[in-house]
Amino acid sequence: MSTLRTLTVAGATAAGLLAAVAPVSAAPAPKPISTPTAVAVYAGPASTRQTVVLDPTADSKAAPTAKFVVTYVGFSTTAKAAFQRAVNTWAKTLTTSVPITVKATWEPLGTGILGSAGPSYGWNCSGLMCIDAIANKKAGKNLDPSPDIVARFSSNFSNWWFGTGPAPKGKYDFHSVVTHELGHGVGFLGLGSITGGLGSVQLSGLNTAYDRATRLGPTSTSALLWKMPNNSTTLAKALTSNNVYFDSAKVRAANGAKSAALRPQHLAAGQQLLPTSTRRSSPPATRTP
Ligand SMILES: [Ca+2]
Repeated sequence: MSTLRTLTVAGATAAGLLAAVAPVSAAPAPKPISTPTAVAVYAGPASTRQTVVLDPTADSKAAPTAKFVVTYVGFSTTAKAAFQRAVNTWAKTLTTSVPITVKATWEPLGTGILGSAGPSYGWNCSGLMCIDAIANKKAGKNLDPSPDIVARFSSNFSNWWFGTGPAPKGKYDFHSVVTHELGHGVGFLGLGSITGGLGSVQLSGLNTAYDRATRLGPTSTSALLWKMPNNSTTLAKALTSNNVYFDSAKVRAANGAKSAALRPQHLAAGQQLLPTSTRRSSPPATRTP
């Protein structure tokens, strides 16, 4: 099996991404086609800005439309409660009849790494690569016994904030970090990578739905990255142009009629892009490598 080398993530537009996935015209392949790598979030330099915390009051007004089943390993009671708040948010944002299974582990991670998450597998969903949760949704059943999302969070990071209010200065809001990471696990990821100076936005010949919505430029007619030649310098230049945008009707509706700007994040090292809208709602002192 090949590996997802580079992943990208969109903002809080889960419904948009799911809607962008091609309609089910055929059942997903019975076997996964790749083993994705989890996407990490790193602690950034100290910031004087406070974390922006999702509004749990607003969230509580919506009924869950998806069920998450989380297996916690090593979590404290307070960490578990904060994790569950993030799960609850996603459960009211996504819609699926198949419970989404998560294995969440509290364990020592590398220096500065706050957490990582990703699906267990990539699947061929009618010509697009999708992750476990979406493949399961399309199939109407759990296709593989592995967890649909594998998440790890740092037990050796000392500045977590597990409370429900804004994180004090210098603290990192665990709820926000988990919300971000679970986004990767439910499909906010792309396949942009650069190897030997050649860019690609596919794996095993497939794009994700996210890749299909990335453009070189801010307009709705700007060139789509996935239509550029695979393994080309043209695509490598686009991926490192600092001029890549995530564009869809729902993104524009949620972002003041604009597409969401992305920024290159050491693509050659196999890391992710973050849209500016996500960075605003994430802990300000977090970044991607
Ligand atoms: Ca599974």
